[in-house]
Amino acid sequence: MRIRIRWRSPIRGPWLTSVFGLVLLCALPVVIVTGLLDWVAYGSQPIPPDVGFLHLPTFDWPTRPAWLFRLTQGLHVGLGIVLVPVVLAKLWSVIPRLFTALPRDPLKALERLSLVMLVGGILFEIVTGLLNIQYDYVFGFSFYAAHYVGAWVFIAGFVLHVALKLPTMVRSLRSRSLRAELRTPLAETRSEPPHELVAPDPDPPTMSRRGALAVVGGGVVLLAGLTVGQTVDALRPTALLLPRGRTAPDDFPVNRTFAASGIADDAVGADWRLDLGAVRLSRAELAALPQHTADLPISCVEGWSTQQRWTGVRLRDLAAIAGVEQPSGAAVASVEEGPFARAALTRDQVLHPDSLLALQVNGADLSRDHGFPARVIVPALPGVHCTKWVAAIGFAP
Ligand SMILES: Nc1nc2c(c(=O)[nH]1)N[C@H]1C(S)=C(S)[C@@H](COP(=O)(O)O)O[C@H]1N2
Ligand SMILES: [Mo]
Repeated sequence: MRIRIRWRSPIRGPWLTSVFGLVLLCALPVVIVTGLLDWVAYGSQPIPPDVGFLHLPTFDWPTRPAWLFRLTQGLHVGLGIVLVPVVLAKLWSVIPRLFTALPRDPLKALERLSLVMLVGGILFEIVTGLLNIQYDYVFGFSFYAAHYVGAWVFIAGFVLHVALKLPTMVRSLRSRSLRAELRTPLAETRSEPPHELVAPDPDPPTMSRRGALAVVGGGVVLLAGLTVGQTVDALRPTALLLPRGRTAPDDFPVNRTFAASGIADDAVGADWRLDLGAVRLSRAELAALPQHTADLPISCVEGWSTQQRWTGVRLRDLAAIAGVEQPSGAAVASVEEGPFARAALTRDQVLHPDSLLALQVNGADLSRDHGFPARVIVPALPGVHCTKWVAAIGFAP
């Protein structure tokens, strides 16, 4: 038995596809560029994953402006989320093409290959990205490496697809007027002229083109509304998709709680010392050093960010105490073991006057969940490298 699927929606056609395509053509480059920047920002970790020839020429991530990573990460994750309805609508609009035979013409076959990379790539990026921001590491591979390699597959498909389809898109957009379309009710909705995307024997319309645009646009607005609170502190209670607590502004999300860290109580008790190599300092000794206060964001690579007021000892003062006057960088170790046990800081990240080993946040001692006895906070540094429960800092001469 042969099953024939017939695609009969009368609004499917090159114009509608091109409208969704235009939105994605404008927005996806922002997602791509900010994503690659995030890779660079995040890449200062001690052991970068091996991605072979795909490694970007990297550079030291700046410390100014302090909100830089907050911006790139927020745009990447935020736009990535709100574009999902547009991506799905675009896929829906071209779905008949996925069921046609492989073309003989080499150029057409190349286009089909680009579609596999494009569609496979974007679905892979959406799924791994969404799982990652829900902290759901179900896949048995490194998210960081996989999302990055997936991105290049998608980028290659995207560039090829745009190069091959741009003229068609422009032509299709010109074939109808958006204004006229927005005034056309359901009763007057007709198919586009014959085309491989247009159903030859359409059903009567159940939705106008403006209705379809409104549904997709409504989805975008809804997701944006559920997402802005991940970045805008005052709106945090509205961030219903945020998996790490929505308590604002009195407290801010906790990536990993003290309980989840598995650290023993006495490891951060009265016997705790900060190990600077040459010197070991108790918390009282740290608190007796000159303190500095700075308003700095924590921007988690998983999508949320928040600005708080941090007080503690400048990292460059600690370097001087450790006897390293001109530090070229620092290796930070946590009391905790596991993936967050270590972070590497560049020279600029150590020397910035707002780079702190924080003892307090918002005028009170750090809670255990936020890294008591002491934690790192550095301008524009991805949250993941702002090590909590610091045990040792090794300043490199
Ligand atoms: N030791 C340790 N430090 C850590 C983490 C951790 O799990 N363990 N999480 C990191 C991540 S991913 C982020 S976003 C920030 C979050 O800090 P917060 O929990 O105080 O908000 O801490 C970072 N420092
Ligand atoms: Mo994070």
